[in-house]
Amino acid sequence: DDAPAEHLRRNPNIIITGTPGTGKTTHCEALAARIEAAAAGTGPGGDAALAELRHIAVNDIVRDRNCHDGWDATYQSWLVDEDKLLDELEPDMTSPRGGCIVDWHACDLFPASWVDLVVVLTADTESLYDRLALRNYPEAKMQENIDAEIMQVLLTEAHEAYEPEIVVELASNTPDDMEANVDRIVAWVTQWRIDHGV
Ligand code: DAT
Repeated sequence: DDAPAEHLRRNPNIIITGTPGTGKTTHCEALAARIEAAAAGTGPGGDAALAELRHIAVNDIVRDRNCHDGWDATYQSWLVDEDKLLDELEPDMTSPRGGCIVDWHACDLFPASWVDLVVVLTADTESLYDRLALRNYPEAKMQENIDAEIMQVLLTEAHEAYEPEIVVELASNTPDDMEANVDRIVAWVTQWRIDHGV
């Protein structure tokens, strides 16, 4: 059943997606810091709605819970077993508490009923190139990711898999962008809780 099921959750589940290098980890770390402050009661005023959220680092789950069929040395990445990954994520993402912030370089594997917001981060080609160059990506992987960003692969994937009103594209070129994006996501969580009577 793929019908939206927000009413089953107290907090929204959020997917942060985008081509590698667009800033998923950086955004999630900033959000995690805000969540921690909110839970400790020391965050900015608007942050109270974040207290019950948690960041789920999918990369760590893939590695630590063996959701892969090995390491692709040429491509320098795990060969991800998506079925196993979804099995590992299901208890958290279908729990009544909700509030999962999940970052992953794909999005359409997550059932629509698990997802309340999809944030697609984007970056200019030059910024992305510089960031990936710093990671010493193999040339083929570098080119594939730059092409994917230019072709807006993640944005298309998000629009094909989810209702338009839950897909948000956010530019991630500068630290100011990142700060504004995090503020926007926090404001969106606050509004979601109001809309859902939480
Ligand atoms: P991802 O997790 O999507 O692969 P990341 O968060 O690791 O990306 O970011 C890659 C690099 O780019 C990292 O050195 C931080 C930098 N970066 C990310 N978003 C940025 C932004 N909005 N402004 C400036 N630098 C950014």
